[in-house]
Amino acid sequence: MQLRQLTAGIAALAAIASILSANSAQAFSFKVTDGVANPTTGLTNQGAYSEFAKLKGTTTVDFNSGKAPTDGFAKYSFSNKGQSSSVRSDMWAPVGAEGEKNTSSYLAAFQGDNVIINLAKNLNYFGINWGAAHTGNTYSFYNGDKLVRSFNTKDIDQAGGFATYSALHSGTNEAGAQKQQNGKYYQGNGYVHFYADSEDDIFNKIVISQAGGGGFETDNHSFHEGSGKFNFNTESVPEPGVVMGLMTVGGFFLRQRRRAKVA
Ligand SMILES: [Ca+2]
Ligand SMILES: [Ca+2]
Repeated sequence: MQLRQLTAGIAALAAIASILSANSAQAFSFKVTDGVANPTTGLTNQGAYSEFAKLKGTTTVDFNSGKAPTDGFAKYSFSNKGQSSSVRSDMWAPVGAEGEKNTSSYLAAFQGDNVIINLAKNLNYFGINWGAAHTGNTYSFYNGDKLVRSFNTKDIDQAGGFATYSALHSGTNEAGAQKQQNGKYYQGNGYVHFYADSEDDIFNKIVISQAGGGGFETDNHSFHEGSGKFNFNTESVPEPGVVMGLMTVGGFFLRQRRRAKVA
């Protein structure tokens, strides 16, 4: 076998491995972006909104009424009756898509008072404006009582960090913060998109919790209904699954063999 063909064969095997891993159970992804201004009003002082806020099947909760909804599509409740966690408006609100100060109401969660969001339908996407990040900010996605996947601040750091480290949110040296040239630590802000890679990863309950000190500040939650893979790069246009993927790779090998025969 020619070296070029061998290399192509290895690349094809790597493609199979990546297709299989992307489709195995418990595959659940996230991406960090800047987000966008309020997609309805264009206002930039209300934090960052999801790029998918206008996608069909998406519901967005912005807390601008000063309350978390307790009925409708997304029902919010507090594990300790909202004794410490609440909707509020102060300097710790997640900043906007271009780092603008957010003067609107947002949701803050603290240790011992988890925020539970029960959804009326299955979801394959949940996006949040995550702000003033602290170690121990945690999201847990459930399908009924079954935990699908948890994420915390370290996961964001390890994947490349937040979109913005804001001078509006000075902090300490911990997960979610970055040291600046002035020697201070600024806390991470950004729009974080969590989504299912397969039908095994859909969810209908989200728990927002804080382990340890500091608060967990979020705004502009977007929920997308779906019972299969959420295609982040193509705005939910269905893609062929693993079977089609393997057929394509198989076809590739066949073409390589034919080419070798001709040669
Ligand atoms: Ca808000
Ligand atoms: Ca915080």
